[in-house]
This record gives sequence, C-alpha cells and structure tokens, in this order.
Amino acid sequence: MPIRRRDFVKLLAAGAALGPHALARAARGMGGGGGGASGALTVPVFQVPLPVPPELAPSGTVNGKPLYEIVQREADVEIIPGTTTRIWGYNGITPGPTLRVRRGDPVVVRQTNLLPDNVTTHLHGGHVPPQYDGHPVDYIVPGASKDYHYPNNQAGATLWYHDHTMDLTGPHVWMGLAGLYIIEEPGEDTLGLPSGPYEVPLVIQDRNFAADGSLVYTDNIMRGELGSVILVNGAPWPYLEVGTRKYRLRILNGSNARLYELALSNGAPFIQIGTDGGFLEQPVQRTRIRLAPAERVDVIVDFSAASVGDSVVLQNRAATGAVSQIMRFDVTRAEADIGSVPQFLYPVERLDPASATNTRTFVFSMGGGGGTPWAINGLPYDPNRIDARPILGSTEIWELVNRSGMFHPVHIHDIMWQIVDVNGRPPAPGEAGWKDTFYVPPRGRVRVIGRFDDYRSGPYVFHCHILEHEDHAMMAQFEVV
Ligand SMILES: [Cu+2]
Repeated sequence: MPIRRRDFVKLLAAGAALGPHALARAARGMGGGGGGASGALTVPVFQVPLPVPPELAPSGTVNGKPLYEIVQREADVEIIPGTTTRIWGYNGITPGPTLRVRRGDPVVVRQTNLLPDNVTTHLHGGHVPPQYDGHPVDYIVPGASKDYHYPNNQAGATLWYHDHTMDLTGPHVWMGLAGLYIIEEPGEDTLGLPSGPYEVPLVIQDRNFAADGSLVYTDNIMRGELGSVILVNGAPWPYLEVGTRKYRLRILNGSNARLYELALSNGAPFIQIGTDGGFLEQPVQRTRIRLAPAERVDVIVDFSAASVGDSVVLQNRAATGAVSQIMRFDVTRAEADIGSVPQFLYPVERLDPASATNTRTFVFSMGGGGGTPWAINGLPYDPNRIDARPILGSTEIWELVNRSGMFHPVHIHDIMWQIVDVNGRPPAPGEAGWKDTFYVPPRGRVRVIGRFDDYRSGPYVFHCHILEHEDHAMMAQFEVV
C-alpha cells in the first residue's frame, strides 16, 4: 500500500470482478447516467414495519479486547415486499449489525471479505491510528481478513462504518456496505435519556430498484447517485408504532448523495442533543434539520402531546414528491412519559481560533488535472501524493471553499472539528458541536478548526461525501508529522 492509481485503473480494466464493480465500469463507459426510476415496481408506503439492525455481540477476545467478527458477503434479501434483492452486506444484512461500545474500552473488529471485489472498511468519525482507518487502497482482498483495532478514546457519539474502496465506494455502499457504530459515554445512562426500545437508530438511504427487485446503480458523476425509494434501516418508507412519550433517535444520512431537510409533519420540534462527534453542551430545539450525506444528528422527539391514533410523518423538506416522505410514526398506545431532557448534557471544549498555528485552504471544484470531473485545489486524488502535513498536537484552521454550483459535504478523517464560520457567520447552535462532515454551500466557504492529537503518520484522506464525487477524484490526503 498504496498502489498507483494508473495500476488500479489497469486492474479495473483487467478485472474479473462482478456485481457493482462491473456495473460501475459499464456505467462509466456510457459516461454515467441519470438517477433512474424504479421501473414497474410498486413500492408500498408506510406498510413495512421499521426494522432495527441487530446489535453484534463479541465472539471472543484479542489481547484482552472484545472481538467483533463481521463477514462481508452477498445475500438475497426481501427489501421491497414480494421481491428479492441481491445485496452486499456486513454479515449479509443491510444496514450491517450495530456495534455498541463504550468510550475508553478498545475493541477489535475482524472484517472478512467474501465478496468478489477488494474492500476496505472505514469507521466514519472514528479517531483511530492510520493503519486501521480503512484507507482507500488498504485493501482486504477477496478471501482475506483484517483486524481493525479501534481505541474508542473519543466522546460518545453515533459513528458508522462503511466501505471506502478506491473509485468504488459509491457502488459498494449502494449495494449495502454500511452499519452503525455507537460509542456510549460512561455514565450516559444517568442522563435519563430514552434508552432500550426507546432509543432508535434511523439510517436513511435512497435507492433505485429494477422491476425484478435488483439494485440499479448508474454512477451519476455530476449529481451523485439519487434513489427514488427512501429506505430507513433497509426498509422502504417504513412505519414505527410508538407510545405517547419521548424517543431518542440517532439519525444518519447514509445516502450516497441525497440532502435531507428533516421536519415532522405535526410541526413538533426535534430536541437536538448531539452532532456527528458527540453531545452538544445543551439541547437545541429545531423544527428543521439539514442533514447532508454522512452527517448524523442525535435528537429527542416527544410524542407525549399526541393522541393514540395520531400519525406523524418524518419529512424531507429538501425534496418534492415521493422522496419528500421518509417514514411514519404511528402513535398506538398511551404510555407514561418519564423524565425530561437535561438542560446540561456534557461540557464541550471550545477550540479557540487564536490557538491555530496554521491555516490551509482547500478549493472544491470541477475539473482536475488529468481530465477527472472533480478536484480539490485543482488536483485529482492521488494515493501517492500527500496534500498536507499538519504537526502532531497542533491546531489548524481549514478553509473549505466551494467553487461549484452544488453543495459538497466535506468529510475529514482522523479527528473531530468545530465549525468556525459558514460564509463568515458563526454556526447555528445545532451545528456548533464536534463534527467530521461539513455542508459546504454552493459557492460558499466554511472554516473549521481541529487539533491533530494522538496519531502521527497517515495517510488519512479527506473528501467530498457525495460518494460519486469521492470516487471521481474529489479526495485528498494528509499525514500528521
Ligand atoms: Cu461533492
């Protein structure tokens, strides 16, 4: 590692690979396509109960650390009622099993690749040594395994793990390679937040299906791949039966490219308690939450004022038509609503811009050298080029400049950041916590501040999280020195 990009392209050209690998290449040969409709398939709305991904139990230990084993394999599953869909799944399901760990307790995740393609697994939001970060060319080849050691020495937060394979992250994630990784803060249970069955993860994704139920991927280079069917936890437009009480929802936008503007149809607010990287210091009430690909939000939704028989739709106000609905909460039972959301959650260290010793500017635009459609600072991604060398322990401000007409959700690996300003204005309270993915508006500019703690070396990548932009070279990398 790493291999040269041109060698990888040769590898692709020679490829015996199947499934989305070949599919993506074929689509590229046609110059990419538009997001298709789901053919003649009728997809019911609010007819499928919301599934919750199972939590994975450790199967043993490695050097005293709990070992979690995941096998990446193909499976045929029922997503659209009455049809079968071939997926690529962690343990054969999508989303994959949820891993729930505690801050300060390191674990080992053994990923075994039984898929017909190279893979690499990234823990999104994880602060991990570079050899366990799932670098795009740090492949697990078919038939092989890799142990990822995750220290979990970071704030309790909703993270996720997903495929990060060079040039093929989009099709691999589209086929199903994504799952949740929840780090709990020690003592979090004493906050009295809804837990157990009242703490529900929502992985929101969009997909296209052919009439036979198979996934359709067109590698839409410009807009990113957009689906006409909304899935939550792998089910189309599901419903969840709830009681008249508070629920904690850990929401991930796991879509390749779609932007969501979350709202509840009854106008009730979300009480936001966390961002990508952990708890906010204090809860924030919001009636709308913009969620770009890979962003997470931790919210409390209170159904205690609702009546049995009410239904509340989780909407996407950034869209129209069928995809403007996400799922429905059906209030089916009266339940005692115990406890309130604490007014103070956890202290959040504020990084002071005056403490930054360096500022770097990264311009996200079309047209890199070498004819790639997307670029950072005019250059396409090259796994052999280091684009920045921050010093271990130093604090830097990164200025993310968007010179294109569409938004880019920029994700930086390794550390958590705080937004300094967006187009010169301080972030709204709900965006003021720790984050690893930043919505950079069209023609806009976001400054973020972070401290390069703990891990020297690299390379760690940063990239647009519209996965088709990432796959088409809107990625760069840094090494901590
Ligand atoms: Cu982008």
